[in-house]
Amino acid sequence: MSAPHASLPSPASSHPPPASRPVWRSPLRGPRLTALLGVVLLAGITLLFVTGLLSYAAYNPDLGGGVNDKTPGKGLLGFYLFSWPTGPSWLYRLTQGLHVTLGIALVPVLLAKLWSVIPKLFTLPPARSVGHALERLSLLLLVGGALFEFVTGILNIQLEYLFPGSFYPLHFYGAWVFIGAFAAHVVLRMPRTVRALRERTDPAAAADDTGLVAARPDPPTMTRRGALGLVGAGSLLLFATTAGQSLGGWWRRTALLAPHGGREPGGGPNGFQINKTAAAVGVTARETGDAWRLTVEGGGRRVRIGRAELLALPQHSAALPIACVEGWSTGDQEWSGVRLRDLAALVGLGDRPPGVLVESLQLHGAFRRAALRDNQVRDPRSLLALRVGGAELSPDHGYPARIIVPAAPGVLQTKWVARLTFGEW
Ligand SMILES: Nc1nc2c(c(=O)[nH]1)N[C@H]1C(S)=C(S)[C@@H](COP(=O)(O)O)O[C@H]1N2
Ligand SMILES: [Mo]
Repeated sequence: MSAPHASLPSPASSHPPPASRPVWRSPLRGPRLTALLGVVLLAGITLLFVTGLLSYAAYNPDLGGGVNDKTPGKGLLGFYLFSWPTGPSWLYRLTQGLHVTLGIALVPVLLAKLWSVIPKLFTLPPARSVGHALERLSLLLLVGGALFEFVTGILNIQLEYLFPGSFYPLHFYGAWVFIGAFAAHVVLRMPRTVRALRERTDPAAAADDTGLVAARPDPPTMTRRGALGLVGAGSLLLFATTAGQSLGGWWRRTALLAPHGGREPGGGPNGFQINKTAAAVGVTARETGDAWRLTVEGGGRRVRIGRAELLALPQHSAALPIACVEGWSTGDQEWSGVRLRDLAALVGLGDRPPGVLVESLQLHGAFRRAALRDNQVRDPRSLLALRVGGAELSPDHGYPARIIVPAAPGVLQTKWVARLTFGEW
């Protein structure tokens, strides 16, 4: 019975270098493919990191003792780049649209990169030395961190806060772990990457010191250029079917992949994207009806004011978008209502108004309160909006009154406002 097998090499007697184990036979693998994909990821992930940091800054994470940013134990990592400005009004639309769209479009590149180095991820023995063990541990953080950040990000935008409340700290801490491992990886692999890009041809398996080239490759079924083209086409397709959700207007119809793209909910002035409906958060018509009063506090004073009185104050308009952390935007809508700084003036803080804590009627849920910075209160386009597109706000867009602030992320644009506390809270 041994006759048919006699000519095959027995596994015990051959000692191929780890990466050339016969399972990984694609002739496409090699330092050049890995380096090309790596360079694209270096640029893309750097941009993801920067736009992620910007998104963090846009949350006013320092304000109000954990009102906006509830991340436990963030310590030094709670730093933010700068106080988020109020202009240009499309700023968060741009930075967060980039963050989300780029994150989605990079998925094929990330998968291709992982595929290109897969022989290295499964080398045996797992560790040859202490240094090798440390290197492999850092790769675990790198690959695990990348997958974790992409998966949590995509689940959050596709399934609308799958981890309510906890997405934020998961994605936040995951990002720091990942970016640490990523930076180390870039530094360690840069010389090899540069070399691979300079050399036009991949080394033959015998001369390969990267462990990526298959020792006994299968015959090729496509060229490396073809494979890269396929990855690029996948990325472009994802980009083209996602980006429209941040652009607003007609473009939203092109966002076939985005959960909030495609079509607008309903028609008329209030017919634009809704995050949470009034029913979903338990805000009832009784609370928002004639009995509703806005409480304005600050500077030791308190005023209670109804909707008719608010409408009797000077009304101002501003064309501003809502831009959600999920990447979608409503595009510019024409909001009108009372300036936040005029409301500060009601309690005697009109000259140099301080920041404000906004609380909604909603009793539970992550976005029922938000803190705005003084620059946001002072901007003449920052409104307690009562109307949109010339009509009353609809219940789902925050009737009787909602916050609208230029360039601020959607989560700070509180709906169904009940109380404004200027200054200390
Ligand atoms: N009270 C309250 N305000 C809220 C929210 C909420 O859940 N409750 N969601 C916020 C988020 S995350 C976004 S993106 C915007 C969306 O506003 P829209 O539904 O009018 O488009 O509302 C914000 N204001
Ligand atoms: Mo949002």
